[in-house]
Amino acid sequence: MKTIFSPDQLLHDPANEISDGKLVPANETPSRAEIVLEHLKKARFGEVLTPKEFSLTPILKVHDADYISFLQDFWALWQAEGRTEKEAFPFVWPVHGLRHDIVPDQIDGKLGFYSFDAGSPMGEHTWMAARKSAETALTGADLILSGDNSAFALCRPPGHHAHRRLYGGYCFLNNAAIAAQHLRDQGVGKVTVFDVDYHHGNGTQAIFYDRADVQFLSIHADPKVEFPYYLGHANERGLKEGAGYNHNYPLPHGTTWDMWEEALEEACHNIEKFAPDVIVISLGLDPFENDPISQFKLKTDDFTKIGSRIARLGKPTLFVMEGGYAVGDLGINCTKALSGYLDTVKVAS
Ligand code: Q9C
Ligand code: ZN
Repeated sequence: MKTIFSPDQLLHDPANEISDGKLVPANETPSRAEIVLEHLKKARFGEVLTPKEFSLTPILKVHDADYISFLQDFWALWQAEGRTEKEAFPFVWPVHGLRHDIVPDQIDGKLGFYSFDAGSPMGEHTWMAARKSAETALTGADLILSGDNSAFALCRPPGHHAHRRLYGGYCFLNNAAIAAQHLRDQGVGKVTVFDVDYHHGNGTQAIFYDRADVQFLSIHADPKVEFPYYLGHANERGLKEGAGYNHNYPLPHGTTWDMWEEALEEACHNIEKFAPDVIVISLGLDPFENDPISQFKLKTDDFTKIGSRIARLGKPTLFVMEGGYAVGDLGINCTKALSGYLDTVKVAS
């Protein structure tokens, strides 16, 4: 299995995030990608490629043009306003009852207009890193299109919380959605996005919610008690043509492998019924028991089992990295998921 990664993805390097009423050290750091890369190399896992360059076209299939312009122009606007802080946070949002049909000119108005949380620091190089992360996912999709049975897009910053025109949850561009849409545009008939991150993939769900050509499934902490709070309930089943193609498996804090596996089996059953041509896995490693911001109890060897079960679906599979913040264990957990997949594919063929 080839890995795709660009060192430019490390350029987004926030010092702090807002959490629990204060500035705390950022969780979504460049070291996350570095440790995963280090472990994959140590395990002689396979070739590591740098992503190809893409025009903005495949990104604009998923994100609105004005949102992309905002991400590109953000740093210049921030500086033009005379701000000297290295990171920006929004603090006002056009929620219920406020207008969201007029985009403000001023940077604070724009930050709130294009975000859904205050927990996602944006800095000088965020756009560059996010774009490279999306190109990493796109290159992975191209490997699948050219006949590779699997690929690992070492995406960072992550993507699954980003909507068409909203950033949040450390995510700016929805890498998995961009890859899935690219696969469709290059002629793949049906794509499944299966999200195993601890948090609900609200952005990916919203992007494909009214579509029958892209199935979305997510196993995550119950939004009643966990971020992103306002999406991810079991009764969200899709709209219009997409009715029946969205599946959420919210689980309680403290969930261990046994409960997680039950949801995994149900999800896999629904994937088999859908019979996708390609599967995109939003590979979050934050269901891990020692994750600093998560409250599931999966162990390192459980990631092997996840990879193995995914392999038994028997479809070309693109793994796209999402969350996971127990940096010391991230490399091993990621390697376990991918080798669990590969070892099972090998036994089967
Ligand atoms: N006190 C992903 O895993 N806020 N995003 C956490 C902790 C949001 C996680 C605050 C967590 C977002 C891709
Ligand atoms: Zn997460």
